[in-house]
Amino acid sequence: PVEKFHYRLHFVHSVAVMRLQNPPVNSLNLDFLTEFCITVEKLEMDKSCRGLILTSNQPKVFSAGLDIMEMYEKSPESCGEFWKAVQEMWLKLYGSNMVTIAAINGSSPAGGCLMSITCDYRIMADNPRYSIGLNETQLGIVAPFWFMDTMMNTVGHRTSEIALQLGLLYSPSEALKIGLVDQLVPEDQILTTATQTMTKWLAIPDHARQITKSMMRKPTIDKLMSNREVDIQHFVNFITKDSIQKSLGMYLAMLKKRKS
Ligand code: CO8
Repeated sequence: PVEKFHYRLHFVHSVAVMRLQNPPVNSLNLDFLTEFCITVEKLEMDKSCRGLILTSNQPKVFSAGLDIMEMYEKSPESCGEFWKAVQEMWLKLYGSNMVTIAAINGSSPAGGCLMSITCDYRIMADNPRYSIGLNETQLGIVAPFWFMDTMMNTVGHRTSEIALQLGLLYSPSEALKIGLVDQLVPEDQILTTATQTMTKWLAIPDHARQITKSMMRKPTIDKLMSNREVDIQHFVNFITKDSIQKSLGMYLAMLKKRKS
């Protein structure tokens, strides 16, 4: 097992199991994303590693999505650097040659949902207290086109229109119904199920599966690849607006208040 600051990594045969561990809620901050991308890149280059299972080592939460503190009252430079790291995470995962499976053992809003839908297959713990979805509009922010594209590639255009405009967070059974996740299992079976599913996917010859995956995802990936700088500028201009900062501030206050 490899113990890193933000995750634990262990290998079962040719499969890496990564347990995200950024307390309390696995929010995706710059440090986390940087470490995560370096690790995924290493796994990608390691010929003996053919599959990656992503899961959480934190109770109740898979990932709370992007760290709002990275977008709140930050300089345009920091926002730009942060956004580049978010793009990088998406590019690494969505374009991975490995079989990627999300074992979603907790809530997975916004960036957490994005991370899940970059994977080839999603298994979620059947706990009605958990939810998953792209809830950006509820924060007064707009999911960028590549979040939308990934969602549309997963659940189709019509369902995405509703999901994204309303910023819906779905319960596991609703998520299964719309195809946002592929399978529900009791929480204590999530890793064994992920491992069994992985075995099935790895039985397909790598080259044929990889080319197929790449053909299906390439247009979506190319769209961001050819627009990375513009997308960063767009994000920075948007997120640093007074009105957007105000929305984020209100959302943060709501998160704190909900707690007390
Ligand atoms: N970022 C920063 N801090 C967070 C986040 C987050 N995403 N989520 C939770 N926290 C903080 C809470 O404020 C709280 O802080 P404190 O202890 O100081 O009060 C602490 O983490 C623990 O949170 P909770 O007490 O709420 O923990 P629970 O276990 O009760 O709930 C949840 C866990 C369900 C994950 C809940 O915290 C939650 O709903 N969080 C918000 C999730 C969210 O809405 N994330 C959206 C982030 S935006 C994003 O990912 C995409 C943005 C795309 C940008 C496009 C712009 C152009």
